[in-house]
Amino acid sequence: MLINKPSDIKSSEITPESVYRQRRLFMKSVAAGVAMLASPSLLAIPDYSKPNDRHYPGPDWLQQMIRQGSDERVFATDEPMTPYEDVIGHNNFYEFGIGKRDPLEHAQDFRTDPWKVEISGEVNKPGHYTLEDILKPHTLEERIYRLRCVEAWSMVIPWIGFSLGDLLKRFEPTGNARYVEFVTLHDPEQMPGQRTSFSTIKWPYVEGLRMDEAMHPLTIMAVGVYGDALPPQNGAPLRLVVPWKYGFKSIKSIVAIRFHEQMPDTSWNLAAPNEYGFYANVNPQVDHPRWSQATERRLPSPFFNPNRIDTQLFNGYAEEVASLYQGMDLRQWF
Ligand SMILES: Nc1nc2c(c(=O)[nH]1)N[C@H]1C(S)=C(S)[C@@H](COP(=O)(O)O)O[C@H]1N2
Ligand SMILES: [Mo]
Repeated sequence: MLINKPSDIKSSEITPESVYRQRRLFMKSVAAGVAMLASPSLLAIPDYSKPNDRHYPGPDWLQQMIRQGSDERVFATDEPMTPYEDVIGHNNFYEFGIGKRDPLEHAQDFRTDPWKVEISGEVNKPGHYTLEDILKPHTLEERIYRLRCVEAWSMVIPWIGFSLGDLLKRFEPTGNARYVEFVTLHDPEQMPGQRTSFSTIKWPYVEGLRMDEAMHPLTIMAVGVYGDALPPQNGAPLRLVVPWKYGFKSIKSIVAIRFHEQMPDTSWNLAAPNEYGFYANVNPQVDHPRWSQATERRLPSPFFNPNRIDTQLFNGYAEEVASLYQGMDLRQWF
């Protein structure tokens, strides 16, 4: 973007936070508008209003990074964004309970600072990295993506994050790295869901991607949502977002990234192999054994007005990602 960069940003130092926030969002919309004229494939600007009653600033340095992030918004949908209340109040995060409101109610005291991530396996630069080490070389940007849960509800979410591929390259994967595995924190003291003996998930929660999926430009590491740091219920301080796959692939509160030659285990595949495959690509033609995947309830979805819409192949991102699966039988590799 050619317009509105450094001189405007300085105003954040003298402008109250709320005014500044609106100002920055406005500037980003302008930037996107300019891009739209240049490229007809870019989408219209969805509205963005977030109540300020809840605030998740994160550590000072992260707040700073969010403010200094790119002014360009990346739109991967033109649908209206899901209200903030639903994005932070209707979550799956089994470590904090299996109910959709459990994460909001039970994750607020979750400690996400300081935070470390272990990098291991088929890489030249393994090690323990602080969250700051992980984030500092990257420029944060806002990406507006659909999220389609396997349970057939969906949202449109303005994430703040950066390219996962750019991050992974820094650790120099070896030629043997064909898959990448992600691991969530295991801390039963803080995570009540990990203390129950009848859990469907074997802890810690693990997920995986094929290397080309991980390197795809749509795949991001998210550190924020709706202009703020991530709330704990959304996977603070670091969570994956893979918009063409069911939500369960987007693992939260990541403490380890491991590079492998062989396909790693994933939590939901271990729990119910006939229901959840490794790929988990959104596919309206391949039903879950217990329910249809042809439609979804776009939140908010009140009982008498469920707001049901058709689910799209690869969650609407087929043009970008279908080539990754050329020649594969998507019924077999679900
Ligand atoms: N560690 C962990 N990550 C997780 C889950 C979980 O239970 N534990 N749930 C997944 C599921 S099923 C979904 S739909 C998304 C929900 O993300 P959101 O709460 O930010 O919408 O998180 C995914 N990541
Ligand atoms: Mo999900």
